[in-house]
Amino acid sequence: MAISRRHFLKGLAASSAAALIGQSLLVRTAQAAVSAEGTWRMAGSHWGAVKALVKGGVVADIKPFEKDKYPTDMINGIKGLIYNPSRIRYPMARLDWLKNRQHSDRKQRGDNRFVRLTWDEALDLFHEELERVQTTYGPSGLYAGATGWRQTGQFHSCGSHMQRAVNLHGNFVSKVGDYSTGAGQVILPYVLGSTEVYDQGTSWPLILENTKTLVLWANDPYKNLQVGWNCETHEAYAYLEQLKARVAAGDIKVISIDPVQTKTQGYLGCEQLYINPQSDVAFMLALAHTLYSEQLHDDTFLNTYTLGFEPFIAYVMGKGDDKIEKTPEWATPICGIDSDQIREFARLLAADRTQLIFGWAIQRQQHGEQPYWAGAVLAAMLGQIGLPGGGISYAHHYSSIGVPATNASTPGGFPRNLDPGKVPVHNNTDFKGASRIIPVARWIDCILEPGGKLQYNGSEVTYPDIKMSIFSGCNPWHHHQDHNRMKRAFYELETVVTIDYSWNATCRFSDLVLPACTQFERNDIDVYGSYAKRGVLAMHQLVDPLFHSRSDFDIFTDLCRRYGRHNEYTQNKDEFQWLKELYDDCRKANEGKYEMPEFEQFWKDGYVDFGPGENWVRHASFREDPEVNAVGTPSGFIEISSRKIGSYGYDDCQQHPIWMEKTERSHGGPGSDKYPLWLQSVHPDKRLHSQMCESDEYRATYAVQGREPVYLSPADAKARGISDGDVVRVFNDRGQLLAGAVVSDHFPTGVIRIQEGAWYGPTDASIGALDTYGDPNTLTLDVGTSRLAQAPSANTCLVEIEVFDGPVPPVTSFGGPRLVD
Ligand code: PGD
Ligand code: PGD
Ligand code: 6MO
Repeated sequence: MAISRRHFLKGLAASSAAALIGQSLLVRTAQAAVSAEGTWRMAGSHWGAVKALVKGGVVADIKPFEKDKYPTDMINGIKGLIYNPSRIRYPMARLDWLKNRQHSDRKQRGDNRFVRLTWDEALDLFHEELERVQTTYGPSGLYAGATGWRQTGQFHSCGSHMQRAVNLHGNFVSKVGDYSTGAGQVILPYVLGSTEVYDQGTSWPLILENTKTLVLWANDPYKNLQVGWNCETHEAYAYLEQLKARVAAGDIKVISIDPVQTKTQGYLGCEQLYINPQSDVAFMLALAHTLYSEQLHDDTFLNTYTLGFEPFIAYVMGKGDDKIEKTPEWATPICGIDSDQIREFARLLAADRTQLIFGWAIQRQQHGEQPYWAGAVLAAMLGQIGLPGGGISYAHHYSSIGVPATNASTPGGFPRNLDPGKVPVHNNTDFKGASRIIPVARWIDCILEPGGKLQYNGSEVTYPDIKMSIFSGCNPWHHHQDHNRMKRAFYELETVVTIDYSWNATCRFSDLVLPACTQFERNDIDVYGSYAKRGVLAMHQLVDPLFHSRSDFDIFTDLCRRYGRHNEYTQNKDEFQWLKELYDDCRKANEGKYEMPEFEQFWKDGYVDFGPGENWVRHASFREDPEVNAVGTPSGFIEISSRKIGSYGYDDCQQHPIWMEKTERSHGGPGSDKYPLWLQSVHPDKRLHSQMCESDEYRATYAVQGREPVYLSPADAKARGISDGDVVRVFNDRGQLLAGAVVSDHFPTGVIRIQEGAWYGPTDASIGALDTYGDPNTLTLDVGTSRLAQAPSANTCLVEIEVFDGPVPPVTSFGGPRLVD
């Protein structure tokens, strides 16, 4: 049995990208005339709308789209995303699974030994497994619910392709919620009547004009606005630039409440209010205490627009069940902020127009519902909700929210669901008493405890007995917490199928892997400017699909062919017919509002621009008339206390926001005597999660000795004999990883950072194996935020760190599988 990975990698390094891909076929775009100088074509990505120089069938250069005045550095990683040794070249099957299928040795999952297949073999196997699982276990045996950050492009959005195709065969277990805002999107509809996290926010020009104090609460927009859900044009950065000037002129006070000195704080040159990690609710309760004690709260607003202030303030003033008064002196030992400073800060908030802007990491921790609820209560006490430049926002760091938006209609996408009236081949709806939908971050619990019960948002979930999982457009072996626990769960799965373009850890832990092409190897259309809806972009195919990869549309058309549903799947339309139809529908919807040329002209021009957007104030209509424009809470008012939540009887999410201690908390909290360092796994500056980690040259611009950086304070480094650039071991009882130390005075004592999305690369398949590159989810805690939202709690995590002693193992994350002949 010859293992030929070395040979495979050597061959790759020796050959140029052009030679590898071979002669490109004529790409079907209006600009396909190829000259010696190459052709510039329009393309798009989460990192920005771009133009690409295609020369000799290869992407030779990338530059920003002219409408993007603040392009990200990340577009320099795009070429490496297309051409790298981790690209999946062929359909592949795990060695032992191919031999023994559902009886395979599942403990071998992760050893990365794979066998090459033809497309026909692979799709036959995929179909056979769907048949076997549907006929043996029924729909409760199949999980195809996971979704994630699929590449941009409305048509090729890969999760929709996978789910439509699989659903044409049979029903399956699906999910509710997401990893981004799991707690926020469940709690805020009870409090403010909407998820808030995915809603448009007050426009930046109005904030710049009216706000006097702007609080960035656990929020790093300068870092996180680099990527957007659609093709970004980064207009929010123009407003951040103006904000910087206002800060320098002393017109607006910006304060970043964060344990870490953020990129935004450095850029704006604004103040930081240091806070101990995971302690914000204690601080907020003390702020409420000061506002109330000093009569700085807005009684009229509370009486007119809110319900349930009394039980909350009784709790704050020591008249609740716990009889503890939440004074600043009470909060100081928890949050690390001096009591006088707490009082001063409360006074500052009440002094003039104040805009609170929260990020999302703070709700990605145990009891993550509470800081969002308490934040809304503070904003209600300040009485500025619905005023321009006042009140609260939970989303100004995301996808151009706050950039004045147009009212244009934007193109729809490929349908995720079956067409009306259609049913699957196996239309079995018997989930054997189990739930059809599970909270997304609890899928590992579900696999480990089939039949188990879970409280979720006022209802009871019964876990189905999942035997087969399908992943497309998501990378659970980056996104889910506690990889060693995940290994145990994967022993229970008979079959795992993954469709991706890069050989990441999810492929390594799969049985059947199908190579999709990247967005640069197919044609598509998308919105540019994300929430600002600034225009429609033509995403021209730049090169042919590399190696044996195919578009998700082609892959799933051929899968459906195996059960006779391909015509239903495609609706008898090819890629270009779909693009034209999506464009034409959008054009029709914009008739009389925005002028759009015929499709052919649009495709040639590369884009159609809708012009400038309009200013808007969040919650303004509610403020204007709370009866007519009631918010979507049960009462129609802002709910400071929620009878509905109270009626669920959850001790970890009660009828109003409260302070609750965490299972693990640094700075003197539980567990900190054994593992004193808080690990925050925030979103990466130079990646989108795990996407772009495979871009070798680009990764080299930030990796330390080939490992993911771990940032730590000079004091913590000194105490452990760690120098900048050392390879270190980061560990706790859940796992261990290697990373490269970056000693930085932006980090306080007791706080370290490893950015999420680093590719997991264990030394072997065993539980507890050392991760050689530095995926923080090797160490994170896998518990739900509370019975209400059951969202992920990745930022509740304590660790220790030491210099790595002994020979350093090579990084195993990149370069594909070990190919077995
Ligand atoms: P990505 O790395 O974007 O992460 O988790 P998610 O799984 O979405 O994964 C997308 C995958 O889809 C990549 O492997 C990519 O190659 C593949 N892909 C992209 N386009 C296509 C396509 O067209 N076709 C196919 N077949 N595949 C494609 C993100 C999730 O991680 C999120 S949103 C959040 S907010 C969470 N954040 C954290 C966190 O803060 N801290 C920790 N510790 N963990 C987190 N996990 C969560
Ligand atoms: P993070 O970067 O994880 O961003 O947006 P989110 O707001 O979740 O964290 C923001 C800040 O929260 C950090 O500065 C961190 O120190 C602080 N923080 C963490 N815990 C605490 C705490 O307990 N208290 C306080 N006060 N502060 C705390 C994520 C969003 O970003 C999402 S969900 C996605 S899917 C996108 N992902 C990316 C990405 O992967 N890469 C980039 N460059 N940009 C993104 N934008 C989006
Ligand atoms: Mo997210």
